[in-house]
Amino acid sequence: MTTTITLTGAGGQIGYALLFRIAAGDLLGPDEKVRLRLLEIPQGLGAAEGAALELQDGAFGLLEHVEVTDDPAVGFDGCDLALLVGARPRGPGMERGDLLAANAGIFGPQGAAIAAHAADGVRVTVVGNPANTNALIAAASAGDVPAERFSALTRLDENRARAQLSETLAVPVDTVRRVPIWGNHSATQFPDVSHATVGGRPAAEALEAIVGDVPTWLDQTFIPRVAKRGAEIIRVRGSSSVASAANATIEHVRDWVRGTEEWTSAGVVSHGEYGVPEGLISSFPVRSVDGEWQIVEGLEVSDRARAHRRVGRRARRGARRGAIPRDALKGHRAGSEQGRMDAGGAR
Ligand code: NAX
Repeated sequence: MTTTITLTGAGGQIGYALLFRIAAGDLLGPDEKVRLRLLEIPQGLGAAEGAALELQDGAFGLLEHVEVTDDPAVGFDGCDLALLVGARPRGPGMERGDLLAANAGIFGPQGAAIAAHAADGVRVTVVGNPANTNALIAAASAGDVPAERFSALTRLDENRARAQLSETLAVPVDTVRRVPIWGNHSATQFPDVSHATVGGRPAAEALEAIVGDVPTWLDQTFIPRVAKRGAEIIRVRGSSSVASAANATIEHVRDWVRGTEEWTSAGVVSHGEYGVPEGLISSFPVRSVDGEWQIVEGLEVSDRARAHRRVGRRARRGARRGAIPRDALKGHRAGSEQGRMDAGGAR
């Protein structure tokens, strides 16, 4: 069987890092052939065409076909998996509302093109920032495609959180589990260690033995380090996260397609779980079961998480601008709340 994968922003940095891993079988395994559709804007076509030449030179046995286009109707034709990476970055002097409007102009038409041209079971992963809002806009524009088929990437934040715990506790990172991200891929996110396990045992005791005052360490060291890791990468590397973002995207989509036993994190549509307003796209602890994200329910939400969310809500109320343009959401109830939550866009 061949899977058709559409990648927007294919001429950009994350696109370049993603393409070769997909072609090598990292996304769908060593037996699944792939057909790639690289969707760019005219200015990005040269870079995407160059990447397509290199894909050819990679002589990847799993890669059946590559098409480069700036036409969404061609780009999403028959698409099984859409990776929406291309987005409008915040330019100098750009207000939050301008950023949201510019991205609504991208993700609205892409959602409509997905509804019109993609395969019936299409699954859409939004990476381009502000990811949760862009996912909501695309979903709201996608007609009959259920909102549950759209999700936003917060796996990079979860990976960053697990890696920080691993380093602090001096344990292998793959023994650190259950560190969900609540909220958005933005500075108001909440990486939650209250359910974390290390080698199957609660992480709390091990943490206390090493850091002493765990609440202070969480508030002053861990949470800011994870939430501001994107800025740290930019400062040290001189450019935003690329390979780690591509890796997280691969893991997110692979888990969605293949299923998970353990929890992970993804921005998915709320049906009111944990008090998140219905219709918002927010990051939750999730499992993938039969190809669908399911929010892990019934978790005790710690006082710290509750307090953090209150702070987030106050910050959001303080934001005077930032609602998603009304016409981008066709009367979607949760639209302006989503826009206020998400426009910060961590990287
Ligand atoms: P680049 O600027 O290198 O690439 C973006 C590409 O998208 C460009 O080639 C541009 O021509 C293309 N593009 C713009 N509008 C398009 C449209 N309408 N259709 C198709 N292509 C379009 O950015 P890159 O470093 O690759 O980052 C891509 C996005 O990922 C950004 O929005 C960035 O903020 C976001 N990120 C999200 C992360 C997450 O965890 N959710 C983490 C990493 C990353 O910062």
